[in-house]
Amino acid sequence: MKFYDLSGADNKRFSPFGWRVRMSLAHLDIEEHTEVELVKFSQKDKLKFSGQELVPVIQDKSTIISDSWRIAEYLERNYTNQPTLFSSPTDKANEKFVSSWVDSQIHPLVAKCVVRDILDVIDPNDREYFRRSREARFGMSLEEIVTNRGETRSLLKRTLFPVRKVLELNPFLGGTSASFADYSVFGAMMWARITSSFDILEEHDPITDWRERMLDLYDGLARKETARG
Ligand SMILES: N[C@@H](CCC(=O)N[C@@H](CS)C(=O)NCC(=O)O)C(=O)O
Repeated sequence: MKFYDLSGADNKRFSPFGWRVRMSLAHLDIEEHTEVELVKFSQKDKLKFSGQELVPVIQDKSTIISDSWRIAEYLERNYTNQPTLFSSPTDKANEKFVSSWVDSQIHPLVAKCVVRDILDVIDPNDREYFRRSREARFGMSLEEIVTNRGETRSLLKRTLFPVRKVLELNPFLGGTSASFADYSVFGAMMWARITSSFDILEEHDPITDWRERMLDLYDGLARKETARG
C-alpha cells in the first residue's frame, strides 16, 4: 500500500488529515509496512492518478482512495477481522460526528493560531501559493489572522469542552482505547505541534494529559516527529 501524505520542507508531515490516516494505520499495525510518498503543495501532479488534488490518498493495488474518513473505512474493512477503529455502527456514526465537528469547529481555530507559522516550515517554493490561497480563504493577511491568538486559544479551550468532559471519565474519546475520534482531534494537535511553537492548549488542561498519552501510542510514533520548538 502506498500512502500519499502532505509534506513541508525537511519532510515535515503536518497535515491534520494525514495524521488521522497515519494513526489509523498504526492502530491496525500496518503503518510500518506502508510505503509513504510525500507530496508538497507544488507537487499536485503526483496526485493526478487519484482524480483530485488533496492529500491524504492511499493506493492499495488497483484501489485508490482519497479523504481521511473514506480511507479509514477502507482500512477497517480490509485490514482487520474485527472492527476496532469504529467498534460498532453506533460508534461509527458518533465518530463521524466528532471528525466533522473537528473539521468545522476546531480546525478554523487552530488555523487562526498557527497559519502564519506554517509558512516557515513549508518548502520555500510553496510559500507564495500558501500565502495567496490562505489569505483569500480568510480575507486578510496571514499576519492579521494570527493577531490575538491568545484570545483564539481561549475560544478553542471553550470549544473543546465536550472533549474535556469525555476525558474526565475515560482515558480516550474511544473509551478505554483510542479510536478514530481520538485521531481526528489529535490530528489538529499534531498540525500545531509540528508547525508552531505556540501551544494551542493551556497549562493544566486535562486535554494536555490526553495529548501526552496520544504521543506515546504505538511506540511514540507521533512523539518521534520533531515538534517545532
Ligand atoms: N476531507 C479531506 C480534506 C483533505 C485536505 O484538506 N487536505 C489538505 C492538507 S491538510 C490538502 O491537501 N491541501 C492542499 C492545498 O491546500 O493545496 C480529508 O479528510 O482527507
